[in-house]
Amino acid sequence: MRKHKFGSAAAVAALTGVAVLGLAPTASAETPGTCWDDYENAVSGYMSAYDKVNCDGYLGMAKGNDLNWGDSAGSFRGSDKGRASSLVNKGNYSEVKFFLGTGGDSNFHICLTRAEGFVRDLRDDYWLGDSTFGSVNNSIGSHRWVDRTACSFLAV
Ligand SMILES: [Ca+2]
Ligand SMILES: [Ca+2]
Repeated sequence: MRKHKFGSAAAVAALTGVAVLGLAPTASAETPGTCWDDYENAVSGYMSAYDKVNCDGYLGMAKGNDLNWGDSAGSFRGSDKGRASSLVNKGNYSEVKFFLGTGGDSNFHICLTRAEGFVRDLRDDYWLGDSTFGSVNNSIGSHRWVDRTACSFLAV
């Protein structure tokens, strides 16, 4: 398992610089050293998903859509389906729309915007933003890159 560096002066300076420019992800700024390093190190233009909270347990990264995280094609395969517990969006143009189950067309979705950057813990994110429909944690089965207008509900 990767070890995260906590509280380095360089990291704090970097965060401050980014924040001044208004480009900092707004999520979880109170817990530096969790997903921050993963976000900073992520390849521009890609989203990535992780099995554990705090962007541990890397599952994969994608520049395009993957409408089935459980098949044997694309960026996410096999046991990746239903496992993601944290996410990064380092895309250049679009938001990432995640769906309950495969197919990339379920009404049950949640989006991670580029402005948000990452979500470190999906356990308190719910499909359609309503706990009635269950936690997004360990239930994502597909994703698409979309415009902000395609997103009714955002990861927090
Ligand atoms: Ca998981
Ligand atoms: Ca796939």
